[in-house]
Amino acid sequence: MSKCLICDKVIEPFMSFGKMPIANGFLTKEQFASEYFFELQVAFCERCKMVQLVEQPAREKMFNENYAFFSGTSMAMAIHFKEFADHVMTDYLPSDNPFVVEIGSNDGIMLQHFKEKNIRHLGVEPSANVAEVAIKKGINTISEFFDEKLAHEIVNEYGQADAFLGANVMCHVAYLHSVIEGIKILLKDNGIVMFEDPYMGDVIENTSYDQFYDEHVFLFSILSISYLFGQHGMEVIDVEPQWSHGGSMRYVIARKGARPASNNVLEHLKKEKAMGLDKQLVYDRFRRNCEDSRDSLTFLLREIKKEGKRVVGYAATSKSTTILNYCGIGPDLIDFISDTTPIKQGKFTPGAHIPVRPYEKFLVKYPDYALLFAYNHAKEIMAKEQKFMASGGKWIVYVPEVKVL
Ligand code: DWN
Ligand code: SAH
Repeated sequence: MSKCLICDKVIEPFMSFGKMPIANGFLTKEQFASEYFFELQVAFCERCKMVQLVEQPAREKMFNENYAFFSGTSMAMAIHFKEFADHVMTDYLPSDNPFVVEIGSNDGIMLQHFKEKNIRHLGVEPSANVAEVAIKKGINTISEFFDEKLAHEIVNEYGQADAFLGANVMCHVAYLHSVIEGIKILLKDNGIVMFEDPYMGDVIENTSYDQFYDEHVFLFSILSISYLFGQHGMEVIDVEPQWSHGGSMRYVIARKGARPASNNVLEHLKKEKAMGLDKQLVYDRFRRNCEDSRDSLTFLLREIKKEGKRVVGYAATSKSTTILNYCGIGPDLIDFISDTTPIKQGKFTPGAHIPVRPYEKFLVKYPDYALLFAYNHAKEIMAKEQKFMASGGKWIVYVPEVKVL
């Protein structure tokens, strides 16, 4: 029997993606025999509306000194985070000596803009190798997991904060109650919380089931975030949909009554109810859509293979681990996956064991088809791969549906 991580109600999984490895656990041949697996099961809680993983690997298995995701690998995301930082500085920070804390600050992609403006800042980033990149850039960073205990230590050393920020990190934390209690300790009375994560509404609409993997313990909706923060005397005062990561939602949160709430929140809540994000039925339909999407993708790849064509993967994303393992796609269907991240190159993908090669291998001999695992960066990638397309190369995408472009 499993219980909801947010409200303790008994929950039942609405689907299982089967046995999964650590999504960013790129490995060598020697490590195949000792690879770790867990069952990727997803549940919807009818009481607090939170969608969550039933089983979670220990946090140190995912976030450590070998973490393979560096935020700076996308130019478009660098611009996105400059805009995020500018928005906070313009609309939410007081003029008098503000202090900003960001959790999951990774290589400093967002905090660097606060540093440039000489704004007091602190990054909290448990994965030591990515934190190191930020430290080298002169961004004030500690390599720790944020929780209630750490919040006390930060306040003792720096005082309270005006803004608590996070991007693609809150949904990674199973112990959210401790994080929110920490936020309350850390934040000044009229301070704001601003974070964004992949949005459940977009995942349902686009059948982008690859947003489920070990690191993503939760997929949030405004419904579930309102319930969660409401339990701690805080409220959502604004929401701002984002294009990033295939569709995200940014939440602005404050202590109850401390700041006026925008009508935007109620309007988006209405939309979520109209979509049925508060109903089990929608998640059952999502499961059937995932199964159909999986069957179409494997059928397409097998047909292409029968024609003797060559397929390579483009970008060894975390999300690709769910696609490859759930669909049973291995080196028999994809020759290799090209990726720009040095720590992934020369290794094999988790579970499916497809070789990861440097980006240059893609350029040297274009394949007939490239399976685009970083569809969330499609605009940026298509713009730089004009030559591949001009040479007759085709893209295979699977979000929002399986097709050849
Ligand atoms: O939530 C998370 C988000 C922020 O980032 C983390 N849990 C992990 C990670 O997810 P992801 O790996 O699915 O992220 P991306 O940004 O979709 O993919 C990044 C990967 O794609 C990197 O390995 C670099 C690669 N890439 C590439 O090879 N060529 C990316 C671009 C833009 C490219 O042109
Ligand atoms: N914010 C960046 C990185 C997202 S990846 C971006 O959007 O590109 C998620 C990051 O959260 C990882 O770097 C991971 O090490 C970090 N993380 C995971 N648990 C955390 C916690 N409890 N406190 C702070 N950071 C955490």
